Amino acid sequence: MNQSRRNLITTGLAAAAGATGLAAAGKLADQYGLLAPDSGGIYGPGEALTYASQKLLTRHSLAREFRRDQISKVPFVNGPPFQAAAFKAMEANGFADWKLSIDGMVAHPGTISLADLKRYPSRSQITNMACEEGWSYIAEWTGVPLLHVLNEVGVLPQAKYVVYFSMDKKWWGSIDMDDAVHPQTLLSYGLNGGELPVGNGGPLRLRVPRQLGYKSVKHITKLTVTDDLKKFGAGGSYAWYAGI
Ligand SMILES: Nc1nc2c(c(=O)[nH]1)N[C@H]1C(S)=C(S)[C@@H](COP(=O)(O)O)O[C@H]1N2
Ligand SMILES: [Mo]
Repeated sequence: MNQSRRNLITTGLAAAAGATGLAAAGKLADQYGLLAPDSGGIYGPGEALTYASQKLLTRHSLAREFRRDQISKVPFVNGPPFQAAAFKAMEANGFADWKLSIDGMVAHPGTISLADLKRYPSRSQITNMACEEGWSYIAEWTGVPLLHVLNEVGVLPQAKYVVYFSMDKKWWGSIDMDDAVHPQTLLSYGLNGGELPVGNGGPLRLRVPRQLGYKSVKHITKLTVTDDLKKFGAGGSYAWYAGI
């Protein structure tokens, strides 16, 4: 989008919010494909406006990257370890059998092994993991950009979201295509130069550094590309869009 068009829309949203109320801003946001899929829920049009205005301002921006000497001494592990027997068995086998399946609106649905993912071009970045509870830590994440995997399977033009699922069935999440193709969104398998520890989501985690920690779901086994989130639910019990 060119800058003047962006200014126009941003100004339009602000004017609608001020003059005729948030509902009108929500309608305008919807017209431009800027309505978060959970808007109209408990947060309503105010939430829609947050998503719309943040998207317009940050669509192409990068999450802050840090220097190596800023890496936190301990990468904080939030929550109890995932203990399922099937997971433990895979861990005992060095995750040699870990696979990522991809389905939905893609030309070539299928399954990629962890070993194959590690052969794709990788990216490393030092970013902040920020939990909605207030704590954070800085670490270096290594992985394959989700964009690369999406290009391999061929995303259909009408696709709007990528839904990602954990082997821990309680956890899943979804992001829009802007975040899915963003260069810092990684299927991550490395932390601070080593393997990604199980506590931090090993062997494979979706790292979404432009959003709060709960969008970076651990132990990823499946991706579904879709144009409709309704049948999946937004994932988790927090706001769908958690831009920081
Ligand atoms: N599968 C799974 N993914 C998860 C969680 C979890 O408990 N299980 N916790 C989420 C939350 S709320 C945060 S803040 C981060 C914490 O990541 P960390 O353990 O590396 O600090 O992971 C997110 N992803
Ligand atoms: Mo969190």
